[in-house]
Order: sequence, then C-alpha cells, then structure tokens
Amino acid sequence: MAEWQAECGASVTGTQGVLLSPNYPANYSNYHECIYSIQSQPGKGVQLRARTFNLAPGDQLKVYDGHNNSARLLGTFSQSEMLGRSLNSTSSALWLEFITDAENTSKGFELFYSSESKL
Ligand SMILES: [Ca+2]
Repeated sequence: MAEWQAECGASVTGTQGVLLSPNYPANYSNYHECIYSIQSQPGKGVQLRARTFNLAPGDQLKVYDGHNNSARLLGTFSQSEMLGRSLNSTSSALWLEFITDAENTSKGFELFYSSESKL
C-alpha cells in the first residue's frame, strides 16, 4: 500500500475506491503531471468526492467526464475548491490530471469514487 501511494497517478477499475496524491499524507512534489483514470462498470456513472483537498495556489486537479482529456471538463480545482463538492460523470469513466508547478507544495488530496446507477 505504501508503495502504491508513492506512485504518481493510477489506473483503477471497480465500484469504489480511493485516490491519493503522491506522497500522501506528506506533501506532494513540484513538477508533477499525474494521470488518474477511473473505469467503473458499463452503464454506471462515477461519483467523486474529496475527503481531503489542499493544494497550493498554482497547482491544480482537472477532472474530465470520460476516458481522456478530450472529454468534457467537469472542473478545475485548486486550494480547497473541491471540498464539499460531489462530481458526477455522465459516462462510466473519469480522467483526472494533477498538475503541480515549480514551487510550493501542500498535502494534496484523498478522493473517494464510487459507481452509481444512472437513471
Ligand atoms: Ca506548486
């Protein structure tokens, strides 16, 4: 588990799970460009929520509603902007890009995803 946490990005499948920023709960590093890909079950959407979200200004998490960054952008989040939010995909996949700049780091994020039946 510790080794997995140290990696930058992840590709996950299944009905629910957790995504962590690099080094979590220690601070992430500069110059990251991490991709997180979530694939839920066909016919189900994905709900994404943040338990922890603390990025330094200039660092950001982009969330796309699909399999890559040409899908619809659900939001771009920095600082504490994703706290209290719930993002819901219309597709069965989410694509996240965590991009950090040259200076200032912070704790990062702990995100929960779960698949949801679409109405
Ligand atoms: Ca930074």
